[in-house]
Amino acid sequence: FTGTLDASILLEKLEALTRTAHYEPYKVLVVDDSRAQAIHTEMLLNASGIVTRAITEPVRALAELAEFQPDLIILDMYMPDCQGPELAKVIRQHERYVSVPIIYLSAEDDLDKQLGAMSEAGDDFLTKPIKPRHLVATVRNRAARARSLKARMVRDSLTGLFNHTHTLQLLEDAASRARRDGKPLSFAMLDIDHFKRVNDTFGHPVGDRVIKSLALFLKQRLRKTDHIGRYGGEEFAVILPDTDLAAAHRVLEDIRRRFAEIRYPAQPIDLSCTFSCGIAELREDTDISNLSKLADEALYRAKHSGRNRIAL
Ligand code: GH3
Ligand code: MG
Ligand code: MG
Ligand code: MG
Repeated sequence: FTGTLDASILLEKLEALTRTAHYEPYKVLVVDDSRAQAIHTEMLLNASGIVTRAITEPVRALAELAEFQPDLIILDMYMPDCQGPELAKVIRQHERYVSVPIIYLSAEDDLDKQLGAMSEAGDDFLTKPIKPRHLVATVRNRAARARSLKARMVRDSLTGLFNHTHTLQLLEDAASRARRDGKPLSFAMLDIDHFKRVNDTFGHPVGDRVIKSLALFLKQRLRKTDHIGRYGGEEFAVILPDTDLAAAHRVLEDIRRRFAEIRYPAQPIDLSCTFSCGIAELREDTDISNLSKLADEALYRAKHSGRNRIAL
């Protein structure tokens, strides 16, 4: 489209778009030193449509968690290198795994020992032999709850975008992946221009509407593989995997231009808004933790050279 656009049409269209959530099967990581046990559990869960990965060495658990990102973990109690509860405690120390349920699956049937394990770390104890349907039902219920809690934990409630903390986690993951695969990665920070004036002139609810519409606009115009976060009040962050600086600039420049054309019906006059943007690309000599600082510095330059523009 060209020319001005009524924002309410945009909001309607895009809200419908975001309602179509897509189904992803649950993922479970099994850690058991007995290969036979591990494979048995893996096959049983896989047969029920739960994507399961089994490992026999507990030392690999953290790497596997980062790579596979399971919804739930099934742990053996007794293993030679590292006992189940020890591993559970290590996993719980990582902020990003605090909400992943850990279930012990073991032949240990002494209640004191079971409760002892759970008092260290871990959420439930299933005793073998267990009926397959019992195991599958437990895994499903726990994974479903964990997933819906996590979905709420990582998102911002006004816009449905990822929140600040999760955006930074996604950036770290995306940067490691880009490094490993030798692919480019860009990171953009956006900040709405003179937003205080918008609130002062039109009121907070109108301000909220602008924030929401920019969120939805970004969702619509960026790729499925890009991650969009609400970084702060009227600040947004975009992670663009597989995108170099020039390509990221093209995409965001197009978005900047079109966003500025949106007209918000308001009193006493219709309103339109602009944003400034800073983009940084991950380079060989960029420290991953420095990427957001580089984008922030670019954003500062965009603001100070007149706003409604992008700086690199
Ligand atoms: P600049 O062009 O320099 O970015 O100017 P600005 O006015 O946008 O500057 P600043 O970042 O200091 O102000 C942001 C304002 O956004 C301040 C705050 O009142 C407002 N704001 C933050 N979060 C929200 C929100 O959720 N809703 C609304 N309506 N306003 C918000
Ligand atoms: Mg064992
Ligand atoms: Mg700001
Ligand atoms: Mg601002």
